[in-house]
Amino acid sequence: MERISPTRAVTQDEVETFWRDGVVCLRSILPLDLVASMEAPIEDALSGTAMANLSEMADALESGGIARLVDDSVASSGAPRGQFRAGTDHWLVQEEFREFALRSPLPGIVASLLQSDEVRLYEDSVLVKEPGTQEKTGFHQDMAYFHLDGDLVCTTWVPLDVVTAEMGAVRFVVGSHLDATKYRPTMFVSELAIPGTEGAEVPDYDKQVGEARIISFDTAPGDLTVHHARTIHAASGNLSRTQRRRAISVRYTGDNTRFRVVAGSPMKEHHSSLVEGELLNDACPLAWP
Ligand SMILES: O=C(O)CCC(=O)C(=O)O
Repeated sequence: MERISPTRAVTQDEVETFWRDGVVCLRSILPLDLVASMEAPIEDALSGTAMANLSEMADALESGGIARLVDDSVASSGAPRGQFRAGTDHWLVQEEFREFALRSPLPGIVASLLQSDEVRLYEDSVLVKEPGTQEKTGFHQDMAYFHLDGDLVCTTWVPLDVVTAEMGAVRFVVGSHLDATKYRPTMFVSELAIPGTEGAEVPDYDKQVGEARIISFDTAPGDLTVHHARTIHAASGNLSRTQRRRAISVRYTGDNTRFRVVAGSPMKEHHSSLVEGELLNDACPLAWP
């Protein structure tokens, strides 16, 4: 497949915003037909849904499958509710996701923001919150999960629906990427750390009295947010009674990113050729140029 161009270029102002705040919202930058073309592949991914408890989440996510993410404290309330379903590494099993990650405008946009000559694909993720989903996405830092060492690592978040704060727009702690603290990866629907991992606990910024500035962006298809992998972020459930919140998140690396195992974070079978401390290889396919 030919590479698909963005509808416009990334501006210098947007590059500066990304590096200053650790996140930028790029308005109307993805072709609408490209975004719409991912609706069917998302449904295909969801149709293989495996019901999984949180304890099974790591296994389900590792295999390119989809897990239903359940916060037990919410589940026990008995209230009628939607579902939060998520998976990773769909690019390994669905050609449309591979093309989207490698041939869409995303890698070029990432190269501009990271100011990197090369961009590699680390992983993708489908993140669907059906209407009435009470599960939040807890505050977490992507780098805490990634078996990576480097400064040029980021996550792109592509909405397939109009998304508002009440529907689970991602909320970012501005400037948190500037902090070099090593955080523990969390269980994702809460700030609870994955057992066996090391580092600082990610604070629940909603409960903290402090100076943190949290921003989110109401987005529509065609828009894209990109955050640095150290930027701490979260999202509410989807309080809409009728509207779905479907998103694809694709995570990329830039120049000089090395493999570094994070103890306790799920490993990826297809990363078996990567060597601790060495530059990445084709296990993380070259996406740009
Ligand atoms: O979509 C969500 O609720 C969270 C997304 C996220 O944390 C990510 O893609 O890094």
